[in-house]
Amino acid sequence: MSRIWKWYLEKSFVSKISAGFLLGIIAGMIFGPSATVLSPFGDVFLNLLKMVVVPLVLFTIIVSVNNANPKELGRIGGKIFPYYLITTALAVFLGIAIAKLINPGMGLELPKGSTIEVPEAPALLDVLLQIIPTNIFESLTNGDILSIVFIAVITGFAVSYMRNANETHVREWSNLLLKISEAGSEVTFRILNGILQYAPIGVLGITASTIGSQGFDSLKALAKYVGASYLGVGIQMVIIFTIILWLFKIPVMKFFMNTKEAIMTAFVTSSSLGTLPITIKSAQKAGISDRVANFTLPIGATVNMNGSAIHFGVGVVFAADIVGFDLTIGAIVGIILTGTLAAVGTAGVPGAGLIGMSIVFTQAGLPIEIVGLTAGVNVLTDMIFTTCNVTGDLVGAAVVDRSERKHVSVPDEAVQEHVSNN
Ligand code: DAS
Repeated sequence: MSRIWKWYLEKSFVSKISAGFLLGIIAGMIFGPSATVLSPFGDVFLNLLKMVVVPLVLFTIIVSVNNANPKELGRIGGKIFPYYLITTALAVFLGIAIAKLINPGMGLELPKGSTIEVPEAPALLDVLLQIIPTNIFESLTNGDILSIVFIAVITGFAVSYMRNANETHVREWSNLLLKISEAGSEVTFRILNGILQYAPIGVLGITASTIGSQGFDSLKALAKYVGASYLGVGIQMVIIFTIILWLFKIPVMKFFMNTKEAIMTAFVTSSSLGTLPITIKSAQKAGISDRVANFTLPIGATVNMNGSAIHFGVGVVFAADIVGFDLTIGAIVGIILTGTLAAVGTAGVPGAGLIGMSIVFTQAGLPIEIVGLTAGVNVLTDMIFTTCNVTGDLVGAAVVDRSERKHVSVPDEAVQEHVSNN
């Protein structure tokens, strides 16, 4: 192995993607729109990450369901879903409150003719029914993560049930299925480790083409909107998440140090799902048990979007300022409910928040042309919304894991040993 390659492998993931990010900014600023020639390097990185999401979700959930007992999983689900809904609703309110202080839309004009397709707001029942697939192989092929989570959970339970069957051959089959899932999970993580060696080049490509194409001009017109978005996410990340971790006696600095790879990857990729493999690795590093992390994180990457919820709150006030719409208490309550559902329905992929924002605007009676106005800087704001989404997923997993430890009273020493071994 050449000395340079050995030196490269020894460098930490964070230092490598930080170098890629900074070089990308420099390239974007020097070469401007020509820097978009580097975007294929970023596309390759995003595709590689997305490539491992489906097998990762499928195998890790089947394995984690078999490593936990049904009562435990029911208890974990009963904790994580209320956590997701409460923190998302609070995040919509935070976005509204921050924007009301800054009034980002004051003095801006409604853009003429800039419209985007407004999807019908899916009824909550439809969103829930979509979780149950009509064709397993179609869901796997399409990468419908919520359906794949559902498939993996019921398959996991079926394998677990079969392992206790009376018939010997049924027990042997199910143990074989479990071994295949464990092997699949291990192979997927090995492939992921290879992908992470490419990450710095991918990050350079994404950053250079983003800065080169967006530049900082687009910021001028929407500076207050972007500022309100960054401030809202900053408060959520630094204050709200710190309070939640502190309340559950989780060492805050150690948590953020152990999860920095996922946080930085979310920032540069703007994709919760694309970051999921690294989010799971970061959860392991943070000492979160596999049975909690592998069950909650794939679901969180799809339905828990604290950052997107802030996005909707800021966006609504931004639009209300522009058109002079009076946000009454009733309107705000409606927006918090709609924003929470829209966040649950927002996919963990770049730009998905714009669709969710259109749904919120439609329900609130605000002109969706303004979504087109914010789309111009969405590439830059999506980075921090996704960072907040992924961090919220990890905080939720840590909180549930901590409460589970109380339940199963795992000594902290075992946790620290697990962390130091990773
Ligand atoms: N990019 C989305 C995500 O991956 C967030 C958003 O678009 O709001 O979480």
